[in-house]
Amino acid sequence: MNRRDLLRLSLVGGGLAWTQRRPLFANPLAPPFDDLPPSPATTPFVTTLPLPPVLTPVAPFSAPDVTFPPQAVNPPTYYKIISEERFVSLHPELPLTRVWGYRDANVANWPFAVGPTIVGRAQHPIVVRHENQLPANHVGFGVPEETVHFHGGHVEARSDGFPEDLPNYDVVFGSGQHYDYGYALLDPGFSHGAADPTDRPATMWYHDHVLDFTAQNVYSGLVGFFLFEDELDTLDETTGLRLPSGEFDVPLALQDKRLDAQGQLAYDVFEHNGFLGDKWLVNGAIQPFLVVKRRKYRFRLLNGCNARFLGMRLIKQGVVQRFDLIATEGGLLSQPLRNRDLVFLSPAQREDIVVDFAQYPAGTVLFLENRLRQDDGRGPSGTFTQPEIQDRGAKFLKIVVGGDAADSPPIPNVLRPFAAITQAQINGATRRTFEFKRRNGVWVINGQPVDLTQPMASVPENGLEIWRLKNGGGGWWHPVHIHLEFMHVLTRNGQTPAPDERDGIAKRDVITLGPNDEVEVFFQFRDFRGRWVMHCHTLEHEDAFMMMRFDVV
Ligand SMILES: [Cu+2]
Repeated sequence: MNRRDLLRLSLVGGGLAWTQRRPLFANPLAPPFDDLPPSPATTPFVTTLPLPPVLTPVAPFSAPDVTFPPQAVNPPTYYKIISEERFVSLHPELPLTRVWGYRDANVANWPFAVGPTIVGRAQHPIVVRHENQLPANHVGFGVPEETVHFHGGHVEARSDGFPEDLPNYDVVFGSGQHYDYGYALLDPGFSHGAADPTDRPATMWYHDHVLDFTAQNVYSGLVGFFLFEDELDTLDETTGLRLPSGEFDVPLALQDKRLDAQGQLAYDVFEHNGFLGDKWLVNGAIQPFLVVKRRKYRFRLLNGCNARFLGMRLIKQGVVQRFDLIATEGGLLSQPLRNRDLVFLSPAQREDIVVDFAQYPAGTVLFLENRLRQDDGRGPSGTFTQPEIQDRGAKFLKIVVGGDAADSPPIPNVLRPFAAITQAQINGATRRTFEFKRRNGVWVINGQPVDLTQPMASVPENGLEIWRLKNGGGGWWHPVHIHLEFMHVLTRNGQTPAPDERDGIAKRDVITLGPNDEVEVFFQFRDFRGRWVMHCHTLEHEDAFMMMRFDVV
């Protein structure tokens, strides 16, 4: 009996079979999540926001399994990341917490829970060697096996982080092993002479994706940012669109965790509906603070939670503040969406906002708060178009306005325009429907629990595709992630989508299916043939089988 069969048995039979194979709990009779004691209290806003450094190159090494397309003419830069068990401070009042995390191989001691930030530049290939130094004989949740997904990347299939080994396809690497990933960072469409520089990402991330155990491994800490730059979206503020850059460009990984009395990560492996924490972490610290200068900042918000949806508001003395939205998962918007007051993020989604702190006097205090109501793994209260936003919320980050600083210019009215899908493309597209649903206590797509040994769909390379993603009901929410290409969102429930997901303005790599939602998305799977996955990014749903393989052929 393999691990998959055991998991299936555990879901059907109440979970006992699974624990016979792996001691996932210190005590297999531990009470369910709802009976877990709350996390220990901590004083908010006593520690500064951690900013994990950018990954640094290493000397070139031989990576014989990595192949770059002939269009990749620039020499690759080489990097090395080690995954390890380490003890980090989530909060100064707690003992050190054991996490699993990535670190830069050039840095011996990595005090952060979150891994190094990878910065990639358009047309400049990189090779990343991931070395698994996780403890082989690990006790507790998580498995010391890895496959690293480059979330938002457009890369060869073997470097995408496919979740499972298949015959002659060894992509999962265990403790003591390593795996080399090649990211060409070419513009999508390059192999058809139609490289599209408007189809570039901005804020991405990388995380573990091993079959059945993604939720546990990501929750353990196997997460890092991957930022993308080019001549428009620069990281130096003096060229291109001159967006806030350097110290004024701040990635914020938002996560919820649950801690036991000893300050260690608590998790319920039987909570297949979606695990929620009661501690609010930014970049691996519980409720940190950030002192800002009186000028514009770019915040790159990532929902790094397993199952919690976020409705983030910026609050000053109880009053909702405004900011500009400039990017989603699919990179810079065609135009900024100004005067927004809410960042709605389903698990794995990203939005970049620009806040102008010049409008506030020094000493002003603001809070980044989650105002979205969500009581369980089913999803938030309300609907996608009308979520229940509360008058009070969970404060993730305190922001204190400090002194003056030279500012970057105003955010231009045009960012990265791209052509919307035409009626002719829509008419010529192949249509497929995928229904996301709960059945017999597990999560299925078109009635099927995950089976990565065969594709549910085979998609011709470069063909026009419209996928209708349908929520099968029951009040559950499913943030659907599709690998390899960004989605052009055509309709939501038959209507034109809101601007932050509308084709022609934004692109997405996670689309939210609220209760009974139906969304039509357009794709062209260019450049890379091979095996890919689509899955729910509520990680407990994904691990309880809401995933399918599609092949580009
Ligand atoms: Cu789901």
